[in-house]
Amino acid sequence: MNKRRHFLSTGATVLGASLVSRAGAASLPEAPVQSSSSTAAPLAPPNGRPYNPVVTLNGWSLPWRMKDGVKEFHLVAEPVVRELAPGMQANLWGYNGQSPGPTIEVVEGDRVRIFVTNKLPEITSVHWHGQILPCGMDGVSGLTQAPIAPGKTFVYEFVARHAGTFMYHPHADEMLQMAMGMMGFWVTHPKDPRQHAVDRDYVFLLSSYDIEPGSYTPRTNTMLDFNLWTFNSRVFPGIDPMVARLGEKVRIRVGNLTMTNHPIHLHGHRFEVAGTDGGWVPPSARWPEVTTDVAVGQMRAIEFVADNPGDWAFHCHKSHHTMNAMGHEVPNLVGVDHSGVARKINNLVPGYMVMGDRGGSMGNMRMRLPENTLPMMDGKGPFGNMEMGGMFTTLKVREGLARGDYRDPGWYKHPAGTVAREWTGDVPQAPVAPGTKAQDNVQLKAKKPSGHSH
Ligand SMILES: [Cu+2]
Repeated sequence: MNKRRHFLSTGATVLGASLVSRAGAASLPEAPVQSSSSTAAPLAPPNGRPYNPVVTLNGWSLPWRMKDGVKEFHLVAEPVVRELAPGMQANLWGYNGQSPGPTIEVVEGDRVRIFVTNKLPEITSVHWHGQILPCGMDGVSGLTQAPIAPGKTFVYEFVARHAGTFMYHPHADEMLQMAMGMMGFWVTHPKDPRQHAVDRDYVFLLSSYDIEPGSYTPRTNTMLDFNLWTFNSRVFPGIDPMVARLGEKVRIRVGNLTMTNHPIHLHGHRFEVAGTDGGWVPPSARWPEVTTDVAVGQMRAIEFVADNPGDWAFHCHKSHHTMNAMGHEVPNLVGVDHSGVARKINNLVPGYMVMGDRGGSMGNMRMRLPENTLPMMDGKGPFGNMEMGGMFTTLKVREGLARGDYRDPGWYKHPAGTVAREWTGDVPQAPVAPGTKAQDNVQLKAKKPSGHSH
């Protein structure tokens, strides 16, 4: 895990960010471009009303220019290359160099002007999901505006009326454009920064892709059978950990722009859903959870106190969504002794592996992979292979971190006597249920090729 870790980047990777203010005289604000897929440090507001900035998981926030009291942003819709995890890149569509696009952060009551330049080979538009705004600014091509033709720039302008959790995405050739990764997060901060204040505020979107192993471009007609399930267009082990100091109040905001629901699950803590894309949930209406389902087109802001030190799994609870590409159509062979078959097939196909006659553990599998794909289950932990992919990362809770320190603190050092361990005393004979066959002496003879690994 260490070798692929990207530490929080500084503003240095935001190309052109410093030019935003210098472009003040120009009619269009500069469009900063992000070249990195690592988590950028929170963007402290240089002007306007103060707020507590969010941290976009493996993403960044878009700088603005203040012009006559209006916050001006410039989004450029364009083809991008996104690293999904080290070892795999995808040809996606996004904004300002990355997919998803940059997070837009404003304050309740701000007047916002967003220039959208279309550098795609087809029409687009931007819908500001969840915002209460004039109908003509809603971004539905054909219904509320003419589509933005390739090469053209449109201007959206409205007042961010309500604090909360929102997103943006096209409302033009949507199926294709969202399957290509066009989306971004939007946070409207409360006018009073003490309201809904937390110590750390993480945001990301759920998106999914269907990219055949060995290829780079998503198949865009897929409806359900996606093979890459992502947090912000990243898959584990390419997703950064979320870090918190022991005792801090943490918010994690998630929006779902895939084609199915995702039960998002946190270990070691209890949380409440404090907000949705419809607004804040009154405290009296919240209830404790450890999993919350995020349906298609929904957003959830969960809040909790990070009161339990450790490295805690945070993931979608659909087990197929914590796997990466390669086929899912593997038959269940648990309990089937096919060692003879494996030997025969090995004569024909050297390196053939029998999958799953003793369960499905694939963490040690190293079949030769096509170019540009990822193992289904991967990631090295302090105790071995983690056998995870897709929508999975960790929440790392530590004592003694500095406020605002988002760097990966490394693996948790468990206090003595607090880790599950092997029993080394006597073990009684395991009872065998009538009608089943004990499998203790079945030999697995399938050849497990070694070598190639990512
Ligand atoms: Cu899921």
